[in-house]
Amino acid sequence: MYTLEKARRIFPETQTADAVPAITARFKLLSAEDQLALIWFAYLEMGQTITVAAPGAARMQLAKPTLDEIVAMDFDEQTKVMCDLAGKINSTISSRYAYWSVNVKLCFWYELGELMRHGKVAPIPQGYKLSANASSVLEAVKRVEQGQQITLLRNFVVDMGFDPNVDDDKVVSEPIVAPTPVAEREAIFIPGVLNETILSYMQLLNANDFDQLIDLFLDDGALQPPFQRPIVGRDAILKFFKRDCQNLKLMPQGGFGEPTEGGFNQIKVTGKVQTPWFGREVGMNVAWRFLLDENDKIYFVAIDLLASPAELLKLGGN
Ligand code: 45D
Repeated sequence: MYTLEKARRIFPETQTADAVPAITARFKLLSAEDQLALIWFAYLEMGQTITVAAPGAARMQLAKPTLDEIVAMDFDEQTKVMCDLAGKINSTISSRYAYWSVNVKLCFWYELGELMRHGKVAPIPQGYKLSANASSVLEAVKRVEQGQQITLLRNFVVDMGFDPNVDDDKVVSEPIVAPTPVAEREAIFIPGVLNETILSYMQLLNANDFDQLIDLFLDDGALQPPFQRPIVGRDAILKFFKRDCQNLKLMPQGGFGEPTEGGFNQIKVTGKVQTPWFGREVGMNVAWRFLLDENDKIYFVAIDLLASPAELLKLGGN
């Protein structure tokens, strides 16, 4: 029989982007000032090759009152707000921030970056010199591929704020978009994979049809996002889909499956994922490791960010 712990170990040859947790751990040891400056420099550097999609007014709604509050402050106060966020210090804005979904946090920082650029929010002081450790972390960020860089930035932002114990039911997130009409959904074809559950998974997620998508999972099914603990149970997974997974584009490229114990099937798919923040400019290399029960319901799926594009091709035979 499969337990969650055992399910997590299927397809052990899959090489994930270990640089991401390694760099994140080093980043966390830096001072708040260094963290802010490092993100600023990394963001400027990335801006030379890719652009973040500006969130629309509707998306910005939730962060707007806080942004207005910050714009009204003087530079010293603004700098303090940002340092409190990075340092996870208890303050009004830091505590509010902890209750925002990932995308609301990203909206907030996107706009703050624009305001810094336009001189309305305190910039990183001219000539700010990163500590030796911070410089070395920045160099490490520059060396990894783009999909890993944006994952790092996302991690940095998610971890900010003061949150001793966030009550998950009180998290503030963007409104839910309507699913793509059935007639407009793109068919999914994956060389090597005929399993209907897998094909439906990709198609329903791309269509933001989370209520149908969740029906593919067992009641005690689990989904493990990159570098995270598994999310267990249909209710929790559905909440995660609605809150954090809108408008993703999954582009599976190939896969293979094989029967395993207890009538279960394990299926590995690799391909690219685009996030609405960067659209077609960044395709993240990922693997999906599925474990389906005898009725083709999902008991477990892990989404891994791959170490390199070479991992996309490692299918079957090993
Ligand atoms: O501190 O099958 C300044 C799941 C300086 C679902 C700044 C999935 C100061 C199931 C520059 C202003 C979701 C798991 C900060 C699949 C400062 C499933 C601003 C996978 C912070 C496939 C910085 C989906 C800014 C995946 C504005 C893999 C930074 C999704 C902005 C991955 C960074 C999505 C942004 C990723 C990062 C999105 C916008 C990695 C976005 C990253």
